[in-house]
Amino acid sequence: MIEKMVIANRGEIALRILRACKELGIKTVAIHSKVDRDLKHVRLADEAICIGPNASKESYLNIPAIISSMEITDSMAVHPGYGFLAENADFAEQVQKSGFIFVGPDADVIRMMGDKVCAIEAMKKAGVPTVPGSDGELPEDKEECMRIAKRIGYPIIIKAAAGGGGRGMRVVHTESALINSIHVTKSEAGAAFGDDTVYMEKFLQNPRHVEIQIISDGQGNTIHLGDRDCSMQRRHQKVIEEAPAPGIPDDIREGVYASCIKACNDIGYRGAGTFEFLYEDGGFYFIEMNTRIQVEHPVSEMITGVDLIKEQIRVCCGEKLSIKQEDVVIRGHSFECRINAEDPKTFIPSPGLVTTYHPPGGFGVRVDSHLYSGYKVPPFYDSMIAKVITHGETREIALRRMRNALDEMVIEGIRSNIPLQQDLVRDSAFAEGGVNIHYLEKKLGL
Ligand code: MV4
Repeated sequence: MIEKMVIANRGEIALRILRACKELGIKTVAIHSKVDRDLKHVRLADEAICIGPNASKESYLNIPAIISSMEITDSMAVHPGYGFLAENADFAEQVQKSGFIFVGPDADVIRMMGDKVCAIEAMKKAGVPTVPGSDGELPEDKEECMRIAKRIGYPIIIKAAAGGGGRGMRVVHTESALINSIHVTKSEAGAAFGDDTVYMEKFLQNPRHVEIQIISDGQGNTIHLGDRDCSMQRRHQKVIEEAPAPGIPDDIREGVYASCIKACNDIGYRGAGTFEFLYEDGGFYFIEMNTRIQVEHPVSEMITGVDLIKEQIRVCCGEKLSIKQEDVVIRGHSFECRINAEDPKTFIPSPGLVTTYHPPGGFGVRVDSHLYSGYKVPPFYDSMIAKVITHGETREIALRRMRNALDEMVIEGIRSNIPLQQDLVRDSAFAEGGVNIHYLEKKLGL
């Protein structure tokens, strides 16, 4: 095992990684921006270094500063968490070329999955079900594009190969709008990503967002840790996640799990990863793969009992997977409510001093948060300040626990979305299970 690791992130995930390192006996180095010196994990880390000013670009995205911090502290590895540099292939490459371990897959695997056209092609080859589409980049020829769209059938969606997570896409309902939409999506993609490659898919009108968690040691051993439903979202920001995804037939999910595992072994995947699917009318359709640990990983941990961060660190440091698929038993149900420092009605961020903080607790309740009374939420970063996670033997029990947990929680001094979450966990359609990706925006009247 490695001796010391740099945690190249902030907030709750930095604290989550720190705790995993402590359990593994790995010394920790917290690197942080100026304003972040009072973060909980910075206080708890063995060493801490201020690597730059508050702007993410000059601190958490500052590659030379992060690599220097590894050299100065004689660390062997860096954990990128999620967001920031977690899926930056150039960062992973520079870390590896400098002789350090990047906690994630190889740079070229990150690069391949970052190019959605390459990712889809690799998945199709492995037998992962994909959305009917253009089979690669759209050609220059307009007539050819019109033929492809006609074959797929309208509505279709144009997506940027370098996009993902909802950036760089456009729905087209009629042939008359096609060529202009391709043109606009291409120029937006070129400006935003420096790559104007676009592809086409059938536009699924009312899908759910269901994703599959995998972990692999890059030595031919890959397992899945079940699935999650993340359909409760607003503007591509997930609000509530749950595991397992409700109402999916066992034979269908088992088939997709097997295809994901095969794909990981085919591409030489190492670390934790997530296959994102749209799920509609009993069918799974791959859209993207995330090569990082995700915000919602705790719901998978709760139903499997596997510590995903510890396992991710182990396999990325060259150890074999410590668990076999047979050891993974899905038990019960789990929900995660994301708590943001924002106005519950307008969604406007609400940074500032947290004067009072009372997290919920009790049997089957977990809170992943860096908050404490007296902590000042800075205005420079993501507004997520806590994740309330519940587990229960059944979906109903886990949901009741969430209602009670949210009712117990007190955050004063700043506004939070707790009132919105309290409303959502009492929503009858949500209680029923299986709402689609448009449900929340419709409910909010957007
Ligand atoms: C789609 C789609 C419908 N059909 N692709 C948005 C985020 C990115 N990961 C892919 N996205 C979508 N791709 C086809 N062929 C609908 C969405 C989509 C969506 C997907 C998951 C979660 C929330 C969403 C909200 C709007 C649109």
